[in-house]
Amino acid sequence: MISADKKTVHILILVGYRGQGQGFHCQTDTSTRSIGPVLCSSFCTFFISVRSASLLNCEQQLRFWLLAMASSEGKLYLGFDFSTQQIKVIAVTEKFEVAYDEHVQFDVDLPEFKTHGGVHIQPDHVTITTPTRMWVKAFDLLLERMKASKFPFQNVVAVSGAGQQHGSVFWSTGVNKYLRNLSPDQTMYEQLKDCFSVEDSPVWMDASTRAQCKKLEQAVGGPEILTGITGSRAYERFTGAQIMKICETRRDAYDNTERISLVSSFAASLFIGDYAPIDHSDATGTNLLDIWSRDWSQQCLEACGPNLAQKLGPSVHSSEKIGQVSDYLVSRYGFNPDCIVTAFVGDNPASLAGLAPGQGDVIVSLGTSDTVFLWLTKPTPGLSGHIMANPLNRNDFMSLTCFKNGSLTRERIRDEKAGGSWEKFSEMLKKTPPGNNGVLGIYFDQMEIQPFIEGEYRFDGDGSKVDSFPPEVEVRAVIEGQFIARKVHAENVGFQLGPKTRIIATGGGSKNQEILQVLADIFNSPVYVKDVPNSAGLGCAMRAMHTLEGGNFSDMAGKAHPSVLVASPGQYTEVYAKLSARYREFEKMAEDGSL
Ligand code: XUL
Repeated sequence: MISADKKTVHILILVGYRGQGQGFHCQTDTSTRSIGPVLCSSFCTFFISVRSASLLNCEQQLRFWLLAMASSEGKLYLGFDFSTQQIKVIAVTEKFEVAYDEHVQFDVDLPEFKTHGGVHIQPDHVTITTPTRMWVKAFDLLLERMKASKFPFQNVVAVSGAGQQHGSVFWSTGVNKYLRNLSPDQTMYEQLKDCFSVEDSPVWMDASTRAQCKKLEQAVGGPEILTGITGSRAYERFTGAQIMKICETRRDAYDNTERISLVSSFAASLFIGDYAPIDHSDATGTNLLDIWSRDWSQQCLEACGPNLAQKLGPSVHSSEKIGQVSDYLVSRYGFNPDCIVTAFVGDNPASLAGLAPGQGDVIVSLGTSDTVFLWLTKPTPGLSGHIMANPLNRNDFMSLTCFKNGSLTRERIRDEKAGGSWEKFSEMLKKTPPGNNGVLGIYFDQMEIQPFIEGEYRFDGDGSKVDSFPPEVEVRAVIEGQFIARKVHAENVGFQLGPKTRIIATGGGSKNQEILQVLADIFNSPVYVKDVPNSAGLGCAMRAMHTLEGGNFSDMAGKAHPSVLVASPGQYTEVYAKLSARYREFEKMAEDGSL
C-alpha cells in the first residue's frame, strides 16, 4: 500500500511467505510490476517513509525495502566504479540483490570543474586530462548523498571498487600524513585538494605520448620484447609512457611526487586513509609490470623515470584485503570499523568479475565497439590486444581486445539491406547457409584497431575481390566477418577451444537470437547471455564479498546471475576453419599493404 502527501510517500509492504525465487507485485499510481525474488520466509511488515519520494518508481521502492531489511539485520557489500564520466556505487545484500545504487555525474553535479564527459580536451586534441581534485569532491558528494538517503553504512562489511584503466594520480611529497589524519569535521576535498604534484591526471583517452611509446619500446629491445614482458606493446594511454612524459616535461613535479597511484588505487587510498597498493590486473595496464612474475619490470621502470619503483609502491593480487575503512569514514559516515577493503581494480577486470565467467570462458561484449575478454591460463601475448593479470585467479590471465567496428556497422548494414528492421535482418540471415557459400565480407566503417585499416572488402567463394553482394549475402557476411575476426584474435592471444568452452554474450547485440547462433557456429561453442547492468560495480561488490567470505568466486557469482543458454553450435568446424584461414590472409595483406 502506498499513500502520499506532498513531501512524503509512505510505503507499507506486507510480505507473506511465498518461497524463495517468487515475485511479488509492487503497485504505484502509474505501474504495476512483478518484482522478485522475495527474500522473506515468514510474515514481516515494513513501514518506510521516504521524503520527497514522489518520483520514486517501483524498483526504487523495492530497493528501499531491501535496504530497510539490511539495516535491521543484513550485511551489505559495496562496489564503487570511478569511471570517466561519473562515480557510481552499488550495494548488494548477501543474496546479491541490489539494495541501493547512486552516482555523481561530473559534468552535471560539479559544473565548477568545467569538464565535458568528465575530461578536459586540450587544444592539441590528444592531451586529455581530468582535474584530480574533482574526483575527491565527487567522492565527498556521493558519500553525502548516501548519508542523506539514510544509507546504513554500519551494515557494510566489505568494500571494493574499480577505476577507469590507465589514468594516474601524482601525490606530492609528504602528503600521506594528511591522508592518514583526516579530520571528520571537514570534507576530504577541503583537506586533500592541494595534495597533488600534478593537478590534472592523464586519463585513458590521452594519446599525447607517441614519442614516449617509441622510446619505451626501443629501451627494452622492440615492441615484441615489451609485449613479451608486459603483455602489451607500448600504448599512448598506458601509464608508463604517461609517467615518462611528466618526467620529461615537468621534472620538478615528477621529483616532488612521493606516490603515483592509478585511478583505482587512488580511490582505494581514499577508503583506507593511506596510500593503497596497485592491484596486478590494473598494473598490467601500465606497460610496467612483468606479467609472468607480477613484479614491476626493472627495465621498464628505468626507461620511464628515476626512482619509479619507490613512487609506484607495492602491487598486490586483486583479491587481497588491503586494509579497513579509515577512521575518517567511520567517524563521519558511520561505517563499521571492521569493514574490510579489497584491492581496487581496473574497470575492465572488474567487469570480467561482474560477468562471473569460469576458467576458459570467452566474454563477447557486443556494443558500439565490440570487446572480447578471455580468461586465459597460457597466454601468447601478441602485438594486438592486451594480456592482463586475471583479477579472480592469482596465476591466470585475462585478455582484452577491442574492435572499433561493432554495432554501428551491423546497424548500417541492417538499415541499408533490411530496411532498418532487426526482424527482417534475422529472416535474411536464415536464408543463407552458415559459411555463406565461402564468401567473406569485411566492413571497417572506421579505422579498425587490428588491422589498422578502413573500408569495405568483399571476396567471393574463390577469393576474388568483388564490389557487391546480394542483400542476404551481405547480411550474413557482416556478422560472419566480424565474428571470424573475434575468433582469430582470440586464438592469437592463446585462446584454445575446448569441450568446456562457453561464450558469454552481453551488450545490446546479445538480444538477437540469429546473430548469437552465428556466434555459436563460428566458435563451435554454446552461447549464453547475461544481462548485468553496471557489471564493474557489481563485480567489485562480489569481489569484496569473496575476499571476506572465501570459496570459489565463479560458483558464488554464478549463483547471483545465472547465465541462460541461447544457442548451441551446429557442425560447421571445417567451413569456418577455411574462412578463418582466409581472414588471416586478409589481415596479412592489410599489413603488407597488398590489398
Ligand atoms: C581499456 C581502456 C578503457 C578504459 C575505460 O584499455 O582504455 O576501457 O578502461 O574506462
